[in-house]
Amino acid sequence: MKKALITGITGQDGAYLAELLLSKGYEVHGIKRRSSLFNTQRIDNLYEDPHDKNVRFKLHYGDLSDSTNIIRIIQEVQPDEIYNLGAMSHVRVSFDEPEYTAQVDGIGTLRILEAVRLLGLTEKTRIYQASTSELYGGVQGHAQSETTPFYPRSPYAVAKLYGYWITVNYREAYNMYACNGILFNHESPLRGETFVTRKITRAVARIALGLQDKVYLGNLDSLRDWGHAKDYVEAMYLILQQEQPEDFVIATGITTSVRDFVRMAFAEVGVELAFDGEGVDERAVVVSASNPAYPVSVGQEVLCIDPRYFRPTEVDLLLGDPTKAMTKLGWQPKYDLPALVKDMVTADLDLFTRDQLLATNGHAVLNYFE
Ligand code: NDP
Ligand code: GDR
Repeated sequence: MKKALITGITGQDGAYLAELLLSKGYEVHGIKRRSSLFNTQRIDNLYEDPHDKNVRFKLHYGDLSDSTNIIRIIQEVQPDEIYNLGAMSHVRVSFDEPEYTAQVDGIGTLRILEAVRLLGLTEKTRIYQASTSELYGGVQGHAQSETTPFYPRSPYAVAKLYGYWITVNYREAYNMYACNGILFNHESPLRGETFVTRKITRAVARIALGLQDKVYLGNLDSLRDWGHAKDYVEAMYLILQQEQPEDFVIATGITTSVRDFVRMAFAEVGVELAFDGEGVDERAVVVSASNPAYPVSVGQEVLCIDPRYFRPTEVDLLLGDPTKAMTKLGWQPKYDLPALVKDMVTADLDLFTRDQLLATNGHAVLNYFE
């Protein structure tokens, strides 16, 4: 039985990847940070009682900022594959926590690679590094591929640039099977609530259910190449199954503005929007609401701009060229953007129908504007 070790197992990708690897017969080990709450909501469906026999899903406390526990866990597990997904993954927040981001996203990658080397596992253990389209940052004007040069535009992207190159360097210096997946934005119902897509789909559900009036966003002009996380974890797995270690871009090849994502998400609940105003004065109002299940008023202002969501340096456009992954890995995404939007809005409607029930029964409802 193959053993995989996943850092960032409690995150969006960690949860889908763990599920995929379990379905393929792997024993899956995950590194979980100690927190004051359980923080395992995304993987509770996979939990197995450690007292049972033949348990194939195991969690270990650890942190990418601590080499000692990384070495200990890798020594204990002796994994065939490591997927390094753990990161401070929010671009905007990385401007507020630049040093921590460098420690975890940059040096954290080195800690994994060096642990494998020190433990003499270079022949046995394959390593996947969660690299990102944010590496391209300021490279604009054409589709970005494995050969496009990098120009990071945030502390997050700069930290990930170190992670990218140290992975390449360990591959070349020590002949390790270590690969970068350069993944473009991927989303799902498990996406963190402060990333823009999930923030939008949550707001759409809550506005449709009468739990919230409007949502505040930042830059509506930025363009992103959005795919579904379920498709992207398949690519991670495939990248580690090749004969030779190589780096791959994973993307859909289609880019869409944040504004159009908003339009598509509201359309899922029968609401058509009109945008007016410019810059910080831009807003969206309802021009029609066709679904009687979601009685949103015509004329209601549902979106305003809050400049605190702007970034000191923005990445205007991301558009990936996934040709290499499609030809060499045989990777093909199953979800397009409309299917992704539908999946996310449907899941958030289910989630917040429960809140609506609480509200109509007189219980307090939390406000989610972040
Ligand atoms: P999430 O933010 O959902 O998950 C990040 C995971 O990393 C969480 O499990 C988090 O733990 C963990 N983590 C954070 N800090 C540490 C630390 N110091 N030590 C150990 N673990 C830590 O991210 P995604 O699942 O969306 O992304 C997975 C990876 O892929 C990340 O590295 C991200 O940067 C990268 N990436 C993501 C893309 C996307 O569009 N989703 C695109 C390209 C790359 P906790 O739950 O405790 O916070
Ligand atoms: P990104 O994702 O920065 O691309 O990083 P995010 O969803 O945060 O932003 C996408 C774009 O939307 C604009 N935006 C807003 N963003 C947020 N979070 N909140 C808002 O209110 C808002 N309004 C507009 C942003 O300015 C940006 O242009 C994600 C992360 O998963 C990274 O870890 C990963 O590496 C990259 O995708 C690829």
